[in-house]
Amino acid sequence: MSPDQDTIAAIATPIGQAGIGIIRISGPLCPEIVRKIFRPKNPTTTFKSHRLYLGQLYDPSSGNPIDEVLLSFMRRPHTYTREDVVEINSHSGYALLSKILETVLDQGVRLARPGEFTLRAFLNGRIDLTQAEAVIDLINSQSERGIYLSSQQVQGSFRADIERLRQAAIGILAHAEVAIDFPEEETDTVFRKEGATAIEKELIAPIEGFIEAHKSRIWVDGINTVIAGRVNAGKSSLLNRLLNEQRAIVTPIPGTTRDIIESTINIEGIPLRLMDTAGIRKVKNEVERLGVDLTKRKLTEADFVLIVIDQSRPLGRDDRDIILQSQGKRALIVMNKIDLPPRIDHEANAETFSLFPSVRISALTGQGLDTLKKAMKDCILGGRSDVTSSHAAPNLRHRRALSDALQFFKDAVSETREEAPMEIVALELKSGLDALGEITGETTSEDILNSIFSQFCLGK
Ligand SMILES: Nc1nc2c(ncn2[C@@H]2O[C@H](COP(=O)(O)OP(=O)(O)OP(=O)(O)O)[C@@H](O)[C@H]2O)c(=O)[nH]1
Ligand SMILES: [Mg+2]
Repeated sequence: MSPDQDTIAAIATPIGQAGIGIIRISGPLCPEIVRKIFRPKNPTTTFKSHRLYLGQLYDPSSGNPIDEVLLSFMRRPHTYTREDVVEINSHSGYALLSKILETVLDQGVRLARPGEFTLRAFLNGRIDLTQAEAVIDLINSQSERGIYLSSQQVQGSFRADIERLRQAAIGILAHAEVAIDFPEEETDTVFRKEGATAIEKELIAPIEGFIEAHKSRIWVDGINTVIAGRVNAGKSSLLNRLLNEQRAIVTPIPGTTRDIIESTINIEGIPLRLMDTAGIRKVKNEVERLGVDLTKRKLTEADFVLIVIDQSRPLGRDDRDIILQSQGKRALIVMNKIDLPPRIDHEANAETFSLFPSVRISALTGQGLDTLKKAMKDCILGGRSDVTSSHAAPNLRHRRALSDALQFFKDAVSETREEAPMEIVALELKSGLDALGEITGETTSEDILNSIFSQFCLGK
């Protein structure tokens, strides 16, 4: 820790009325603050590290008591930030927590920025970037599997994987450099024979594995799922069915839904961000047009589409358009209203329907819902079982850096084989190493650091 580091504080629990609220303080002023604003019930002059003390919190400027609290004092370096840390467990209420925070700030402490505690943990070398990012993932995780993957990463599993890759790259680079320094020693010939294979086996293959494992992010982030279809097809009814609550307004009037209605659910263990959208049709007014435009945009961003079709009406142009627009995506055709007589000519539309698997349901009665959920799971996982066994869940930033590294290493292989100068091969290897270093934070720019830590909530 640098000696001139200031002391920061923030409310670490959500604002609102609750049993307990926590104020977190980190930095060199911690011991002094404890002495100034806290009187333990059993008087003591020395606070032991990592112990809880019951006592009274005071405002030293007025001498007035604020709250009875549990205070823990944790001496560096065995703390979240590797600095001295104090946590005050008080009752929770907006005014009370604000008063405590204000009293702490009055002692020469600065309000922490979002993620600044974790930033300090990173800057003080307790965790690397992959672990810091996993803390955000853990907080935002949408499924049990996501929590497992993120907590593995918090503990450093991905960091260790990347470190192994870096060590392998450093080893190969060392051989390349020997070949540059001693060209007459046949080291060049040896490197050209064995180096390329080593790069392929020790670097390229595992990196490709990690890029593939990026798909396991669905457990952490959830799948962007759009319910789309013609007006009145029963999209909002389907959303309500899946959620088991009356979340969206359902009426027989076409064009009921205008805004996107978003909810998170878990289908067979897979987290989905489910979006009910405005029905597609030739638009009559401005408000509806905006809704339809928004639907189209959401459709392009979707990872997964539920195309709802009212099978009690003949297939229309809008139905067909939505199916065609979903091409190239994961999608399911949901034939709705099977409690009504069918009026769709399946034979005439066989080609359109062959584009995606379809499921028959009635959102009104609930018939077919279980089959639909199973079909959704199969469609999302696409028969892949590997996503569940993966240990790493590289995020988009990691994936980009891995792709960069992969390209450099592939170039190094072809250059080695094509007898390019060893200096060029070494340069590719170094660039690949830098790309790997970006993942752990060794070679990450300040901008990227800022954007990562700004995703945190206050107090973390
Ligand atoms: N018989 C029958 N009626 C249904 C079914 N699903 C929905 N409906 C009815 O169809 C009408 C439209 O349903 P919504 O869920 O509002 O349809 P929507 O696709 O969200 O419509 P917009 O928001 O206007 O695009 C309502 O009267 C529903 O009760 C079903 O499975 N069977
Ligand atoms: Mg609707």
